[in-house]
Amino acid sequence: MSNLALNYLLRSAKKNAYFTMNNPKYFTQSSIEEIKSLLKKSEHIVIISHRNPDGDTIGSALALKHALKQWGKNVTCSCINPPPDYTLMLPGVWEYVNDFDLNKTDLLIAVDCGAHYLMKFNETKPEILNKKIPLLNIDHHPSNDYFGSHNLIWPEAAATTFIIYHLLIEFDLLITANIATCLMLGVYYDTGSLKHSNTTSEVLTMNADLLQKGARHEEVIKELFHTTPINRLKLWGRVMQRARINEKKVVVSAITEQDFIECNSEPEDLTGVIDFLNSIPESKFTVLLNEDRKGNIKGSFRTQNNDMDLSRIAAVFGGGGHKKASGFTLPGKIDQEIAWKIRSNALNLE
Ligand SMILES: [Mn+2]
Repeated sequence: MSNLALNYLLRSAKKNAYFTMNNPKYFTQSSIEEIKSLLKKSEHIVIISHRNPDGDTIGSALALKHALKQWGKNVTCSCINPPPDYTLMLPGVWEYVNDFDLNKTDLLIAVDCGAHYLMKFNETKPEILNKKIPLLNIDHHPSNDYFGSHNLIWPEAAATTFIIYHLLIEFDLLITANIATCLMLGVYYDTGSLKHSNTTSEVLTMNADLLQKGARHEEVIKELFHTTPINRLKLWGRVMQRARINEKKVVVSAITEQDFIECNSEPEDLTGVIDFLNSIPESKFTVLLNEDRKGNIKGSFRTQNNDMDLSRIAAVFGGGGHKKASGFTLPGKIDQEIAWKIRSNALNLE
C-alpha cells in the first residue's frame, strides 16, 4: 500500500479540485508501511507536543497514545509546557511529563509541530534531531521543515487529529470513545468549532463518525467554547469597550500590561476575543494590540474580507501569517492617544 496521505488525496482529488497533486513534497514522505513497521518494532515511545500546546497537539498525542497501547506499547506524552485548561477533561492528560529520558526511548513522535524548534526539547536534547533514535513527524502545517527521520505531512488536513484519525483506521486500531473524544477536541479546536474555511465535508464526516463512536461532544464544546473564567471576561470587556472603528473602516482595540495586572490575566486570555471584534459588518479589518509582560507589543489582524491580504500588513511590522489572519511581535509599549475637538457655535472656524 502506498502513502496514506497520497491515497486519500487521490481519492479526494476526484471529488474536489482543492486538493493538489503536484507538490513534490508528497513524494518524499514515508510510506504507511514504513510508519507501521516503525511503530510495531518500537517498545518505548515518547510523543512530543509543541510548546505552548493547543487542543490539536494534545488531542493528537493522547489519541495516539491510547491507540498504541492496543499494540502493547509503552507510551509517554511529553511537552515543555503544561496542557491548557480546556484539555484537562481528556483521558490520560494528567500523565503528561515535561521531560523524558532519551536513553529509555526507542521512538519519538512529534505531533502538530510546524517546525523542529517548536518541540523545544531540541534545545536541551539536540540529539533528538540526529535521527539515531527515529523521529516520526506527523503534522499539517505547510511550514513544516521535515525534521523527522520519518515524515507524514499533510498540509490539506484541517488538523493533526484528522491525520491521526485516518492513520488509526489504516492500521485497524480501534477508535474507542476515549480516543474519539481526544480526536474531536483537536478538530473542534483547529476549525474554530467547525466554522473556519478548513471545515471540509471530510471533516464533518469524521466528526459524525467520532460522535457515533461515543466522543463526549457536549463536554468538548463546553470546555472549548463555553468556559470563560471571570478574569478573562473582564479583560474581554476592556477590549470591547475600547474598540473603535476609524475613518478607514479599521476596527482597533488595545490592551496594556496594566490591564492584564488589573484583570489578573495573561496575554493567552485574549485568545478568541478578536473574533468578536472582527464581526462588525462595515469593517475592512480588525487590529488588536497588546503589550505582554516581557516588554513586547503583539499585534493581531483579522478580516472577513476576501480582498484583503493581512499577511502583507503584518510584514510591514516584521510579522506574517495568512491572508485573513496575521500578526507581529515587536519590542516596545503602546500609548493611548485621545483627540479632543472644540465644537461651539460661538466660534466660526470654517
Ligand atoms: Mn494543528
